[in-house]
Amino acid sequence: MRVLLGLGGNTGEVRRAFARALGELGAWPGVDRVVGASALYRTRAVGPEQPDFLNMAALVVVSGSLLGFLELCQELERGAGRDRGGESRWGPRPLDLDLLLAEEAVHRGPRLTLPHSHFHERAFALVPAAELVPGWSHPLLGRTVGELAAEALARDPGAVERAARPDHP
Ligand code: A4P
Ligand code: MG
Repeated sequence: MRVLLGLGGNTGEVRRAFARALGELGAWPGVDRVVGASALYRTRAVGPEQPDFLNMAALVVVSGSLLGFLELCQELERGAGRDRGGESRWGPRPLDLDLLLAEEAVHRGPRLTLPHSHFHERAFALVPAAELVPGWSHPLLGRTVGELAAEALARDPGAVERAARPDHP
């Protein structure tokens, strides 16, 4: 199954944390491969006052279970120095990995909700996702990722911008 993964972070070496996470994901036995990665975006934080985030999206072919994949993502977050216990809700973090969509799957369990419950309203998740899967349909809303991204940007045009390359500040 193809899983659309959202990556975010706003403390420490975020670019390095993204690169390491994608490398480690690709090496995990339950992942066939990482088939796509969006550009990096600098995004205004949603939640309490805090520094801007970097966000991107990746498309991952998962052959193992989605719960196993979620556990792997949480392990990678911890490996990047994330401490869930010490964080405030939507507060600063070095690495956040969210399963945004898994094709047309709809799931509502204690540990995993698909589609991600805030995906459809967040420009920081939708705009990178629209680079990879603009035609995927949100299974609960019947709208495409491209449409949802355009709407989110129209509501708040300053929320998301392409990040400058580190060597081109
Ligand atoms: N969980 C359920 N469904 C999922 C899913 N589809 N993907 C559960 C990932 N996790 C899922 O997540 C809390 C619990 O959600 C997990 O135990 C998992 O079983 P968490 O990562 O521990 O906590 P969190 O990330 O703080 O909570 P939440 O509500 O998922 O926050 P979000 O939605 O991840 O938001 N602003 C900008 N600009 N960019 C960002 O990336 N990120 C956040 C975090 C806030 N503001 C941001 C950004
Ligand atoms: Mg999260």
